[in-house]
Amino acid sequence: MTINVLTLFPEMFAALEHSVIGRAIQSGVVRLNVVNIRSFSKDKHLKCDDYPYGGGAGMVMTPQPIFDAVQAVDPQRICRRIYLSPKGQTLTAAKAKQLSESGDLLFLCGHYEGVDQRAIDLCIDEELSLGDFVLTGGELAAMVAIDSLLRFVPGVLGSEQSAVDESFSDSLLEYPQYTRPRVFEGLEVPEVLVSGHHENVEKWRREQSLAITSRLRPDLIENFASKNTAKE
Ligand code: 4GN
Repeated sequence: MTINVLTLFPEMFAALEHSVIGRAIQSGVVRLNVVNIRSFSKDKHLKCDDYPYGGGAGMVMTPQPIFDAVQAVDPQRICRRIYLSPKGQTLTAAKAKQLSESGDLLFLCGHYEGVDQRAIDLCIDEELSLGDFVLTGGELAAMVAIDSLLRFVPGVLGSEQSAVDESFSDSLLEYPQYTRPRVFEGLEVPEVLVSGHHENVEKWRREQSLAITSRLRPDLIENFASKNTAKE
């Protein structure tokens, strides 16, 4: 799988060189191709922004460098092309999984007040949002989306444990985790976890997940309940 990223700030994507995602890239499970939009500018000073028509604050990214960068990276329109924006569909675990199964991807990262609408109309398949808030650029949103979708790509998560066992796969939040020492600052690890009784451990974790979810996210429980009645 190849993930292309078009940005004015390619250095930011060094964040993905670390830990689990960094290893996935190193091992070749995924290819991350970060492209500097500026290198496609036909302006003599490599300018990529200009004043908004109609006036107003800030600058708008010009369409030419974006259009040419997208043509260069995905000439056959093979990629699913995504623009990170608060107008987009919300990223969920289900959406991340879907993107992980969509073949090669292209993420366009806007900056300043936004991107000339014609670049979006010509180049982009869909907009994607992390939620109802605004960032100074699409880069951090793209990195979050890439991290969450790569967790669903086989070979990215090291251990035999898959993304399936964790929060949201069955609409419930995760149970609490503990490691050594058995007592820390007077707080003990729950007895059942050191009992070695696998069935009781599973039962305790399930109960914890349900209790935590109903306390913190009752909306998820409703979802869970309807899914699990539909099955029967
Ligand atoms: C995405 C991008 C928020 C999100 C963004 C989000 C950059 N802010 N909620 N900012 O996922 C102007 C240029 C806004 C692109 C966009």
